[in-house]
Amino acid sequence: MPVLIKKPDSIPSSEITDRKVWESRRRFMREAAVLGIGAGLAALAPPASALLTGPGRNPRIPNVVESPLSTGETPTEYDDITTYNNFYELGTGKSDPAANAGSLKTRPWEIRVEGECERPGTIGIEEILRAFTQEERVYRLRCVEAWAMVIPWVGFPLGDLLKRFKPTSKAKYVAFETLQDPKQLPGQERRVLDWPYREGLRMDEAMHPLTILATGLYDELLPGQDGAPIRLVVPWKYGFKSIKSIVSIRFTETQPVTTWSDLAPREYGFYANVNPKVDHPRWSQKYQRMIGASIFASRRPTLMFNGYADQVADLYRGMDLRKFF
Ligand SMILES: Nc1nc2c(c(=O)[nH]1)N[C@H]1C(S)=C(S)[C@@H](COP(=O)(O)O)O[C@H]1N2
Ligand SMILES: [Mo]
Repeated sequence: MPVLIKKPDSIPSSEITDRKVWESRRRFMREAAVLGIGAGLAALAPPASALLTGPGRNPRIPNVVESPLSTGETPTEYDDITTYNNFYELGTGKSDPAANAGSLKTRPWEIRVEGECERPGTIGIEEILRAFTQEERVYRLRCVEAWAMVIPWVGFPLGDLLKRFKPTSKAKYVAFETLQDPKQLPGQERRVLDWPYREGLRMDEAMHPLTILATGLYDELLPGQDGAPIRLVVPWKYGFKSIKSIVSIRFTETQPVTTWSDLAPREYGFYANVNPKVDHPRWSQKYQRMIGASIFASRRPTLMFNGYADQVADLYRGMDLRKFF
């Protein structure tokens, strides 16, 4: 496994972009050039560091280190990331979550961790921030949200948190749940989904260093509409896997029930890996459209595992990805 987190001054510049990542980025640029999109625009982009500070509405997160697995692409504007959201507990329209997030209270906040582990317990958000995002281990992972954005998340590997609770050999999956409280999440007054929102990962996916718990974006704490105070980000999967405002984590022996695949099993699978070769029954997934991007960059080819095949393809070796979609 690559070591993701280092103090900035200990990273020689030759190592900042590791060769594999650089090569896959270059491959993407080449493909983009063939299709006549993206490449020229990326070359004109200002230096990334200038773009990554939020508007200061939320507290700043110190000591952020860029992940070597970040994309070099220009991030989507902060205002687009925080006003075009899916968070059905705060309304089903894309602008509803931003309008309604005021009712979500993110302090105090606890996550319960239980199931197949030696040390079940709860951990508070302040302790999580202290332990994982106020030391040098906090990192920024810029990745393409499979549904249309490039988001500079700030977070830490989910595995770092999971290890504290000592999962047993029976722990084959990890199940997550969002807060259930209609007073804070008024969309839960209507049964548009079977609340609480649930998601899950296989244990090896959960322990992969690309899988992060995000507590911020643009180097500031998350706003409610993006899943404050803590949400999952799985860069090689479709957006619905990235469950927001998590209060429960459970290690399980069997594959957990997850909201969207339970609701529409033909349309949404448990794995939900980004895969241009497997279409959604009602639409093609060969191309993706980017929000807020120049029209020249607005339609682009979907990449296998969202561009992270070098990092994650091994997890699925030998599996029929049409069956396990
Ligand atoms: N609790 C909860 N988590 C959720 C959702 C939701 O409705 N409720 N929507 C999912 C979907 S469909 C997407 S595309 C992403 C969107 O994340 P973003 O709004 O931060 O971009 O959140 C996911 N996580
Ligand atoms: Mo989504």
